[in-house]
Amino acid sequence: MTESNSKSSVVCIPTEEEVFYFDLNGFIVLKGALSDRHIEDCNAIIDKFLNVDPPLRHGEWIGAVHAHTYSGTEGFNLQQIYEAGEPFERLIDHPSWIEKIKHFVGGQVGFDVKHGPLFIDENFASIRGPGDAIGIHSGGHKRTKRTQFRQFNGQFFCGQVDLLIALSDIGPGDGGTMIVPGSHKSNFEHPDLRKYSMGRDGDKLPGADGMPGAQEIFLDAGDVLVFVDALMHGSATRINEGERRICVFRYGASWGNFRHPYYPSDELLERLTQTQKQIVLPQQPIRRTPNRISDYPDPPHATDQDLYRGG
Ligand SMILES: O=C(O)CCC(=O)C(=O)O
Ligand SMILES: [Fe+2]
Repeated sequence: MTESNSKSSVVCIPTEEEVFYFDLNGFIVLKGALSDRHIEDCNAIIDKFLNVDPPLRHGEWIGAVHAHTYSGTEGFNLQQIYEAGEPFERLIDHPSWIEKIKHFVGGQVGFDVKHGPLFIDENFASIRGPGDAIGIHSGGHKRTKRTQFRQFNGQFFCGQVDLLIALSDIGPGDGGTMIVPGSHKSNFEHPDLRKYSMGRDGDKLPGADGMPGAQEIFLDAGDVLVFVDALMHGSATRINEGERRICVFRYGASWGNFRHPYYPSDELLERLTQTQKQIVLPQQPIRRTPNRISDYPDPPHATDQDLYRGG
């Protein structure tokens, strides 16, 4: 593991150590990536969502934010969290990580960046209490294209690079993320996968607690775990009282599409900078004009942008 200290607004490019360890292990940790003030602002917004009366239930919307749970013990998610206010909008292209993410998603010259440098295909806040966890999932042996790890000629070409941003301190008993270092390159299924996997039946803790070869990542609020999604990962079970709070932002190439069928709101798109907008919605359809058939309708959200000519 390597750590870098980047609490300021200086744009941080990946260090040689980060490149080495991201390649070797499939993850790095950025220490102190967010300021205390920024963490407080994000948590204050999450508090408001959690305190609405009656409480938000799975499937309900609050504006453009969607309350979501999986069926088991994975906790409560606020999907499309970048819609929840400026402190979350800033996470889209935060200087502590944006250049590192571009480097690790890679392919920054050529066809992959036809629509821009990146695309966020999922973003959410996750809140977990005692007993909650997510079992182990992913792994290089699956060869999933969407989440793949690839490196060629000194450049990365990864399908999906995840940022897991700690909004609370995550120490022993708090249900830290668990990863199997190097498993983004594995060719064989972990022999104990079934005992620790997501969605399994069983009477033991629902997380990856005690999984051979796995490592629990402890973070202070404001630290960020950066990993290629092909890395085998999950979490330990939260044992302590109180909540574990994180945000997850998943980045891939500009031609990607949303994991869940969400779409950014017009209000968000109006508020964002051009750089942020291109990461949130790299591809926008063009108007069907000029048109030989009069009054032929435009696609939804059509813009006047120049015609895409391929290439
Ligand atoms: O909760 C964690 O620590 C990991 C989350 C995760 O892997 C996921 O949501 O896909
Ligand atoms: Fe995951």
